[in-house]
Amino acid sequence: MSNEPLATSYHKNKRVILTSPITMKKAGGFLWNSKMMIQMNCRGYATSQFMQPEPAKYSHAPNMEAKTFMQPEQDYYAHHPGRFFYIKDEDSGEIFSAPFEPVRRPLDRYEFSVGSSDISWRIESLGIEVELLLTLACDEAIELWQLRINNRSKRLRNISIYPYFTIGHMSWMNQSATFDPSLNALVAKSISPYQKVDQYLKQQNFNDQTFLLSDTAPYAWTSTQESFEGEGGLHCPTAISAAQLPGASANYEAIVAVMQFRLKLKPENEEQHSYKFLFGPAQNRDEISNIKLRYLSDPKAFDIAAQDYSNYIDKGKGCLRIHTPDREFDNFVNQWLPRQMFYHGDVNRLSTDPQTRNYLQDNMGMCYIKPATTRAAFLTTLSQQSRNGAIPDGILLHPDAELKYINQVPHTDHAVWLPICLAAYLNEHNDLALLDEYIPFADSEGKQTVLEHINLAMDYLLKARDQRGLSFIEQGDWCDPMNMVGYKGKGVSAWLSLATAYALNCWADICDDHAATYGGTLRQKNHRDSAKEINQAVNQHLWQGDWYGRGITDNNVIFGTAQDEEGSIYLNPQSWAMLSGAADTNQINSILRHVDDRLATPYGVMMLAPSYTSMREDIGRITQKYPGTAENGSVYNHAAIFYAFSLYEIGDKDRAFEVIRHMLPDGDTAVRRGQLAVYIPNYYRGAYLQFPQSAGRSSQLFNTGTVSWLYRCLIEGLCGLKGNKGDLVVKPQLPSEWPSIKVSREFQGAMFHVTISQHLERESTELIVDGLLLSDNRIRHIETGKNYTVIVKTPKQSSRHSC
Ligand code: CEZ
Repeated sequence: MSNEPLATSYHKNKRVILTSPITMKKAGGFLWNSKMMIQMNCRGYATSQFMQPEPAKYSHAPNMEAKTFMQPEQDYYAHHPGRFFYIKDEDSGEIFSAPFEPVRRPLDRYEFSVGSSDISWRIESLGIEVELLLTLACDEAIELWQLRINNRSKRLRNISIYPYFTIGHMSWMNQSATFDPSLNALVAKSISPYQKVDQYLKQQNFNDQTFLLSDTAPYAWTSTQESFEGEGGLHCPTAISAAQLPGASANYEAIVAVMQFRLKLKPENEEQHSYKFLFGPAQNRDEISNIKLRYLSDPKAFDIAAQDYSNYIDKGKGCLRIHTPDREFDNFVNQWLPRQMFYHGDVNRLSTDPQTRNYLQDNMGMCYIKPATTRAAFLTTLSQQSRNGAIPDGILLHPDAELKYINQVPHTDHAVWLPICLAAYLNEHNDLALLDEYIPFADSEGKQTVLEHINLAMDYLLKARDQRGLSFIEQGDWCDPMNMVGYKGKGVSAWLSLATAYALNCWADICDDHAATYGGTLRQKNHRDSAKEINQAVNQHLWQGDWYGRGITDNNVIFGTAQDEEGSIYLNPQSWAMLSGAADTNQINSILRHVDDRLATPYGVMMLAPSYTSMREDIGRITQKYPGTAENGSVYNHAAIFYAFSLYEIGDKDRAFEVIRHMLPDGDTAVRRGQLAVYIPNYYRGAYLQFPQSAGRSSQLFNTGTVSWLYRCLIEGLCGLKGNKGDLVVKPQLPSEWPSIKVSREFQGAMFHVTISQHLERESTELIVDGLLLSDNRIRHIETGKNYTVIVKTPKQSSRHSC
């Protein structure tokens, strides 16, 4: 047990609730649709963006911001963009703000509650209760806000309510704002900065306006930061101290959207008042007027929109429901995990050029939700392949999209994800016909089958190796910032070599299955031989006696070894050597021992250790990331899930579950992590021995390749209900302390209600399907639409490899 204070969050009715704005200041939730996302913090700060088609902002900081994505461990400052409501007692002059910022007045009650399709607060101060509810429009960039206010005190209250929504510094070229009474909206206008004529032509139809629309005519308003804040500052804005907001238009000034509503509240909850607000970007007045008509003319429109949005989020249901002795884990797996997976797969992290490896892995997750999307993603990816087999760094998803940022840096791993992710899709859906689809290339006429496209990709990978048979790394593999190991053209990657071997084996299995159904090619044997050859090369050049090194630099220096003071052990090559078959039993035992000793922490397994503290020019940018953050030795969940997957592959079910369970905040670690169990973050701080005081802190980033792999681990590993050629192969791997679990699993259009229990006296697994004892662990001839009752009894034994 750690000495962490008890967490102040709990799960109730499919919501995660936080009861203090102080203990986890950065905790929040996120909402998205195909046009926007918002990360809403428990204290009222927000990071939001919409697509046009590239990500853009409609609520800025009041100063000129650098153009950024979401930032890890984003700090919030008083003027950070957010959505706030000041409440003033007009009789006493006292003020407080909901949900907490900017006034920070201690509240008598605070409840921040994250649901699947909305985020809400219920707070109380000065005898006044405020309820806030945020949801999104289903398919447009609009925030829908509702505020309800109650007088819980025994006297009549005379109050003012002020929504204060930040709009900030919109553009250095042109920005202004004023209240438009005919719209009942505060409208800010700007021109997105540009310099080139062709940018003008592209940007002239941008949504350069931001509006705050209200269902109630305000008593007063103001729209400049200065007129609102004055000398009082955000804790006690000058404009709020006055009786009435000054009605200042913004003419090339930092912009705020503030309205004032005056209200008399009868005592003791006798009547409730509510207000609706819409906030978002728009192109022009007509659009805002149209939005007003659609959402504010019918009193039910908000509810209908909220229902539509909730229906959209509900489409992200997975094919698995579990009931285990660990209820917190169940809540996450049954609700939040498929939701996060759906976000990744349905809107591709709101990117128009997702990195190919992200695109493929995120779509692997979609095979458990909406398989047609996964299928289409393979076709899209392969139609952007070059005839020589090369797979691009990013996949273009919009006619105007271009490869940007990291996608302009050559990475060498993209092809390996094709068979690896395809295997998951085929396990689930047995859609071998996909391999016979003819699709084009990016750079030449003519079409080829998916099968031939992937053969070309495998050949390309095999060619991109040195004389030792190891894969070149160029400026990065899975690890983006490992950009200087091989930039001179010589450096090689142990991880990529092993991933290539694993991919080739996966591909050979798929080709075997395809051949068995459709008659076959003869290349499977070559693929398996090549995999073996690569495994041998890695064992010969990169096995270091205790574990595998991470690679060999352009100057022929092996790194990731005991001789290195920093970065002496990396997790990825160890995991993938178990997947590729490179590691034998002795090697596996040694690997596990050293991972336990050197990488395990109370917050999960670190991706490398010790973290680098200064630049290594033969490794690159990863060594310059702050020690313990991101790839430089954090608990990088994507790497950790590969490890868990490989542990299930070798049958080490206890270690595997331990790795997985550490991905979620729990009672002991929640406050330290500072995050609610509504998503798995990109990383938790590592460098456990170097910086123990910050270890465990969540990055608060909800973009991560972890989630699809976690789902796969649960289906194929923990529950052991893995599809194979249309059959269900049953091989559960429950942690040894669980006596039993219940699982509902959808597969091939049928529903399986499975009870899995562990028994000390059993020596082998027993499988009973609808009352009949099966002779092996394979459920065959599955009928669509049927409900199956499955009872599985397994021997109870610890799986922990002794090491
Ligand atoms: O981004 C991820 C990538 O989206 O890093 C992973 C990689 O496999 C994913 O494809 C590991 O490198 O410094 C960088 O450029 C990094 O690439 C990061 O941006 C990293 C972040 O953790 C973003 O979530």
